[in-house]
Amino acid sequence: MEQLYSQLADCIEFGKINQAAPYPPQFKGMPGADELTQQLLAEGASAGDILSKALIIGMEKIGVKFRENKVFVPQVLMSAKAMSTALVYLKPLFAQNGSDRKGTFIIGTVEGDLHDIGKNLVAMMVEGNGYEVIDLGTDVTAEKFMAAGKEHPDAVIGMSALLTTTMGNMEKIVREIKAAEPNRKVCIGGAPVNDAFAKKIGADSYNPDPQGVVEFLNAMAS
Ligand code: B1M
Repeated sequence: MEQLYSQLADCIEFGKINQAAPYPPQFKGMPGADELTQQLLAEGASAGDILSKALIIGMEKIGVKFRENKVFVPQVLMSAKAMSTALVYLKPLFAQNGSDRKGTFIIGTVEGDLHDIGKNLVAMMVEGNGYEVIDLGTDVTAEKFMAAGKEHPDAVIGMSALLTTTMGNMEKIVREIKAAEPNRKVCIGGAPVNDAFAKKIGADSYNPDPQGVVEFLNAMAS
């Protein structure tokens, strides 16, 4: 069984979706995330173990490589795709036992901003690291974030902005959330924002990359 976990972690790290997938070339003809996840479940592995012993390990490795500029967006998207493939089999099992999840993360790109590639990467990486993710999409208003927050009282809220012009909306949204719920944890990210901006607007954390968000959430959950 340990060998299968390790093989599945490699599939996530290198973006091997299924046996038929031609990418990555060095894994050609080998089983991918799809087959290995099914095999592990058939052999009695729990969804939680598959997540923690394989999927999270693989996603952590690709997350760190991405941070260090050793891989780029396409590789991360392939890893995320491999992970989503595995999660298709695990999601129904998590739905039966919510306690397998480490917590809930609400994410959206702020009002006025339609960029979602980075936000999607963060969402996938967080999901792959064991959290339930509520993805509100793009152009998300304070009202939408707060409505989702009401439904998930313990969730951390994450916001992405890619435009200098929508940084003002991010500030407005964070201030509205904090005025209504001072204890709600809010983290921000996106190319034009930084730590100083996060402090200025009252966000709890700025993270430059998806792995940073995962580490922040892990720290909050522990
Ligand atoms: Co737009 N765009 N765009 N664009 N676009 C930028 C951002 C821009 C820098 C290009 C430029 O001028 N050089 C510029 C912004 C300038 C500025 O404000 N300083 C710009 C502009 C001006 C615009 C429009 C206004 C153009 C126009 O219409 N005149 C317009 C705005 C539309 C709108 O949002 N209302 C616009 C539109 C678009 C497209 C629709 C064509 C498309 C978006 C498609 C999509 O997202 N589905 C697009 C794209 C693709 C880009 C560039 C080329 C790439 C952005 C991207 O996806 N990067 C971008 C230029 C560039 O960055 N080279 C540009 C890859 C992605 C993985 O990185 O999103 O930074 P990023 O996410 C990173 C981190 O920032 C971080 O993690 C990710 C992975 O490391 N991160 C978080 C992101 N969110 C996080 C949240 C966190 C933590 C980390 O915690 C919650």
